[in-house]
Amino acid sequence: KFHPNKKATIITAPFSGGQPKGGVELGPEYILNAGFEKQAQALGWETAVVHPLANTDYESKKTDDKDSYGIKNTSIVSQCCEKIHTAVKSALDSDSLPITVGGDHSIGMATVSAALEHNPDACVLWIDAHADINTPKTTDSGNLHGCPISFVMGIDRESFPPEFSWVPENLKPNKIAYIGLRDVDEGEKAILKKYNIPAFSMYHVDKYGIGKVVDMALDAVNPDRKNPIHLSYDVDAIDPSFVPATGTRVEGGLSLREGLFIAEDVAQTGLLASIDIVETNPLLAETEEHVLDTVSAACAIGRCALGQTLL
Ligand code: HAR
Ligand code: MN
Ligand code: MN
Ligand code: MN
Repeated sequence: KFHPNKKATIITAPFSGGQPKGGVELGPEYILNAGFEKQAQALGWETAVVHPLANTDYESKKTDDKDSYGIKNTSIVSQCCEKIHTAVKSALDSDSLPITVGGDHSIGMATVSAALEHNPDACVLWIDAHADINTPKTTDSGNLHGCPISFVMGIDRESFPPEFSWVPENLKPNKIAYIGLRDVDEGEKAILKKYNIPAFSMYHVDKYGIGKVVDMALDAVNPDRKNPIHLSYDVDAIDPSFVPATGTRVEGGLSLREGLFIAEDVAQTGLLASIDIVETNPLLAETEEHVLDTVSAACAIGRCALGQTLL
């Protein structure tokens, strides 16, 4: 068990600079206002909340222009991520489970690299409709929330701007597995193939069932079930009928139960060491019910990861 004394640190990442839409920076506020901290406490966790981006003003510096590297908002994404990285590391160093609540998924480069710095044996489960493994060379959009994994893996590193030189390139291709994929760019498919990265798409979820898929993903990255798990959970992995308020909706996703099962099953291993819950964008909801559904699902993912079960 990696967190036997059940201490958790909720790290807010109210940041939208990894993608063009406004509103995802409000995710942490909505999730906290929905009572997430109390819900964690009700499950027996001692909690703290930290705001590493307090007194920063990255949102106002956001632009829609690509730089000479073909990506957008390099400098603010890098600065934001460095602060999140430090916060995740200090939570881990004080034996507290970091729960980073976004915000967009660009912060994955901060949290994954921190998890691996703390324990080089850690593995990553990336739950997402998207692979987020574009490089500055392969990305069409230039949005950095589509690129965090390539920075931590050092893929196409000659294409990285110097702002990201602080990012530890400490993730090996056999230490990350994906679940939920259904919108992967051609350049990303080539990378997944080249590095032989275990990836379970919605096809595999339908073919084998979610229980078997989580087993296969863990067999690939954590065969002896003894290494810590970093769970990076993009809420868009779940079908937009359950989670509509997110920036890159893709039809044909996980059912709400399949999505929660992943978090429950990771909790069951006793190996959860750190978690991200990202891409909740309350401003993209068409109705109040959409906001409620999405924020409730984000909270439920967190509770399941913290060990909530029915019985
Ligand atoms: N692959 C596309 C890109 O790189 C879109 C991926 C980003 N969307 C996400 N990430 N929500 O999970 O721009
Ligand atoms: Mn530790
Ligand atoms: Mn993502
Ligand atoms: Mn996604």
